Amino acid sequence: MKECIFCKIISKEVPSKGVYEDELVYAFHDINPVAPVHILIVPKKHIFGVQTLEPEDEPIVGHMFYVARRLGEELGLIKGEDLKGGYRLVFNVGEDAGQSVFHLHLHLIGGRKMTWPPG
Ligand code: D5M
Repeated sequence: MKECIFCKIISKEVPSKGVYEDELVYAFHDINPVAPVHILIVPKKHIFGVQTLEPEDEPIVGHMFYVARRLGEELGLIKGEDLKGGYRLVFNVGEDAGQSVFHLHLHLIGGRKMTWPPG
């Protein structure tokens, strides 16, 4: 999508601090972090959001979670054999939930204690 900021980041037209990339996804640091670790895991396919997911997108979404699992370990957010630590995974779905970029993305947020419920 020509005017999509995340498409421009994926194509490297707009710079970003990447942490992981493969044929399906690109992961990079959020420009406005809400915690010491705040990474966005973004499919290379332009998908508006969870609102418009199609059956064919299921493998992409599953892969996004698997990449999150790996990054959570690599970034030291999950520690040791007893899996201590933690992080939060968030999809904001629609304006009422705070979605501001309409290209599907999974927030991986960690490095501090989280509270519940979210704001
Ligand atoms: O999350 C959209 C997120 O995208 C928000 O946390 C800021 C981030 N963002 C926006 N522009 C950029 C660029 N250029 N680089 C990195 N991160 C960016 P949402 O759930 O839609 O509110």
